Amino acid sequence: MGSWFARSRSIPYLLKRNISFLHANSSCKTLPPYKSPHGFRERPPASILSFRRLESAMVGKQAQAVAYTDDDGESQSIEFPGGRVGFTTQMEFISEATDKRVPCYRVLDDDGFPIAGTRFDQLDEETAVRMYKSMVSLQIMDTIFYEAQRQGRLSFYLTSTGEEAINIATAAALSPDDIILPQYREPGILLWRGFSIEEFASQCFGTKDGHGKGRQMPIHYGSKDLNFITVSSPIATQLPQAAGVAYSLKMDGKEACAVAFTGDGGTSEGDFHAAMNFAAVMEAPVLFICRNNGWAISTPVSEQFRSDGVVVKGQAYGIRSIRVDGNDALAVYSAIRAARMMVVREQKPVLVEALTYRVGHHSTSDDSTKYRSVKEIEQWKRSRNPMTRFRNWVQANGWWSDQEEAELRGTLRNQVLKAIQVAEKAEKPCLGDLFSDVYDKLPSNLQQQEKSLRQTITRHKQDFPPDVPL
Ligand SMILES: Cc1ncc(C[n+]2csc(CCOP(=O)(O)OP(=O)(O)O)c2C)c(N)n1
Ligand SMILES: [Mg+2]
Repeated sequence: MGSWFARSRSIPYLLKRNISFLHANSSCKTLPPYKSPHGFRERPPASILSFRRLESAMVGKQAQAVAYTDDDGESQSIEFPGGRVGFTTQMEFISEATDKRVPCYRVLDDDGFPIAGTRFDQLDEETAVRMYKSMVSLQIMDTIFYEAQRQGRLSFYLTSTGEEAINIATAAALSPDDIILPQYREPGILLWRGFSIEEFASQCFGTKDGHGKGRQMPIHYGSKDLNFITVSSPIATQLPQAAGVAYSLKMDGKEACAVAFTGDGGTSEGDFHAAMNFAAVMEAPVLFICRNNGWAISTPVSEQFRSDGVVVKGQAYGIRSIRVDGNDALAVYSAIRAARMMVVREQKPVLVEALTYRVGHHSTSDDSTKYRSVKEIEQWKRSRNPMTRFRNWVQANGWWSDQEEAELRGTLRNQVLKAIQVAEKAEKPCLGDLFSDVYDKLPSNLQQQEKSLRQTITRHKQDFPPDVPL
């Protein structure tokens, strides 16, 4: 049985406990002021000034202001637009790096044993088992859909392998009313909210029942009923939209937030920065979650940014932030619960950076062994597997057994295979659907395009899929 500390979930308590978010307003310590030999406040002698100049050419580890004071020992400061700022006699640049990287909050060790002294939100048996089953569903769906693509039955696919804990533990920690603005590697949220395997298959195979009616590539899921905005291919576009969605929730007085996902690569887009600033200034209740999985297709994080990852960017924008072990379902669950509560109660954004590893290829259009070693991939798959860690914990609690595992995997495998077989044979959306659902009345240019397309199909029937009703 894991030793946990169930605690009251009040905001003041959360702020004091081990999950301590990086505060936007950190206090700045001051060194003793320069004192003239006469006791008057005055400019220091030139020799000291030049010494200080030389000294200040070296960049300090941290900005430590040497403030100067007035006769009463008060620090000199004035009100600038934006707030009161103290003065310093020392010309010192803020360092580009700190000695220590921001630590990563975790609950379970690599083998799934709770680390002594770690505090986290207690999970009841029902939720824990449901979480684990959902992770297995996601894994099995990914494996079979991926194989189907390799067999040429699907045009494209993208797995969440290695990121099952972020997907499912986040979903479990949120409210169904929270509006999700995904990047594309978050189908587990939909799964948790009740999107069926059959619905995933319909979208991927572009059937007439599929969301989007075959007008999008596979994996571009969406569901209005489940508050999941449709995936869009251009990365990071969802982030400024999330700030807007959040602001509208705020105006309507809703007890819900927007939850926006991005990958590490997505943070290099201008949209990421616009979104963070907009959300901070407008105090929009949006929870930004960055899945930092080490890679943006073939670009490693070392070529993506020189900051200490993504978490530190929160403070630059005035946004509270935390770094969490994304392969630790319990840590993700606790951190997201706490973050969501802050976002909704305080009506302000929060940034969560979840450290993880993309075990699969970027997508079926990628072969990641061309730019990273198989050894590295295998190490993450075996020793830092988020599912094995969580399963060990659930099983140690006596809530899961090897027999249940075998039964679940067998049932799910059959369900996914059947869903694929049905979707493959299902009727395709009709040609007219290509032009519907955007405008109330079809504009003349689209009417012209539809006419031209139909004429082309009549002339070259053999080049068009025979199963698309005209
Ligand atoms: C605006 C834009 N630029 C480039 C691409 C091509 N592209 C698709 S995914 C991707 C990498 C994204 O990496 P990351 O944000 O780390 O997400 P991950 O795939 O690791 O989950 C790129 C560059 C795109 N889809 N949109
Ligand atoms: Mg990435």
